[in-house]
Amino acid sequence: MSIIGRRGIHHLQKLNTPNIPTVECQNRVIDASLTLIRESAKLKGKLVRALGGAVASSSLLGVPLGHNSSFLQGPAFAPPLIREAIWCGSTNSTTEEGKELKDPRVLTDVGNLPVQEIRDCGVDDDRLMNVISESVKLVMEEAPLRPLVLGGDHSISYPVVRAVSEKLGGPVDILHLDAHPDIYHAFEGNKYSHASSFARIMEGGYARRLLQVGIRSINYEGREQGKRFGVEQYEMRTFSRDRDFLENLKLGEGVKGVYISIDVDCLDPAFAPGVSHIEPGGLSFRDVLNILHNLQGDVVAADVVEFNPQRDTAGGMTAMVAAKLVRELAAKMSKSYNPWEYPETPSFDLA
Ligand SMILES: [Mn+2]
Repeated sequence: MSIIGRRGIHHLQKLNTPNIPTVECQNRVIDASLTLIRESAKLKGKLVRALGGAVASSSLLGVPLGHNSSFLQGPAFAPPLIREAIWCGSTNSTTEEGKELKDPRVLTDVGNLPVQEIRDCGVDDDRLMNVISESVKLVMEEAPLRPLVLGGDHSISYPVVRAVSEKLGGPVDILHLDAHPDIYHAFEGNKYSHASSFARIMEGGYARRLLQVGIRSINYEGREQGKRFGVEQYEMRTFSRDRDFLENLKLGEGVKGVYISIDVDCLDPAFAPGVSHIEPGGLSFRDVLNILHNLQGDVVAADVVEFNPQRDTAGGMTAMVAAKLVRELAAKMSKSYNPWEYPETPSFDLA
C-alpha cells in the first residue's frame, strides 16, 4: 500500500475513534477565533479613523452564549436576530436624538465570537471567559471603537466588564437594568451562572458603583449580597418614588467611565415577552429610554443580554425592542469632534 493510502486509512481510523479534543486543538480554535475578531476590529477601526472626526464609536460584538442560563438557553441565538431588527426596513436608521446609524462613526460591527466552535473542542468556562475578555480588549485596541456587546445570557457581562476595567486601568460605574440582581455567590453550583455575574464583577473590584434598576425578583440572598458589595438596588415597587433620581443620573466621574448592562427582562413582559424569565411589573420601554437618554456620563462599553428568540412573538416584537435598545445605546456611546461633519446628525453632542 502506498504511503498516501496508509495515511488515508490512518486518518479514517482517527475519525472513528472517540473524539478527545487536545489542548493543541483548543489552542488552534481559540487562536482562529481571536484572529477573526482582531482582523474584523482592525478593518472597522481603520474605516472609522479614515472617515475622521469620531472620538468614540460603538461597535457590535456578538457573544452567542446560552449555556450558563439556569432555565432556557435561547439567548445564544439572539445576536443575528438583533442585527436583522436593527436594519429592519419598517423603521429608518436614525436614532431618537438624531444620530445616523448607517454612519460607521456611529455604529460598526465586528461580528460574533464563535462560542459554539470554541466549546465544541472542549474548552471549559474558565478559559472561555478569558477568551470573551480577550475579544473585548481586541475591539478596544482599535480606538475609537467601543464594544457594544450582544448576548447571550447575562453570564457574559462578567468577562466583558472585567476586560473593560482591565483595559482602561481601573473600575467603572455600572448601570444595570434587570428584573434580577444576578448576584448569587453561585447558582446551582455554577460560579459563571447568569445569576452570578455581578457577584464576580464586584469581587473583582471592576465596579466602583453598581446601580441595579428594575429589580422585582429578589430574595434574601440577593439583598444580603447587595449589602455586602454596597450595591445600590432600585426595586420596581418603589420606582415611582425613585423615578426622578433615576431619570437624571450622573455617573462615571472619578472612574474610567460608565458601563451599561441591559437585561431585556428589565422591561415589563408586555413590552418584551421574548425573555427566559417572565417577570411582570417591570419598566416601560419609555422608562428605559428616559433613563438612558438623560444619563450624564462617558459610556465606555455596554451590553444587551437575555433576549430569547425562542420565546418571542411570531412578529419578532422583542427582537425589535432589543434592537432599539442597541440603537439608542449606540447613539449614547458615539461622540464626534466635529458635529458639522455629520450633516444628517445635527444633535451630535460632545458630552
Ligand atoms: Mn434578568
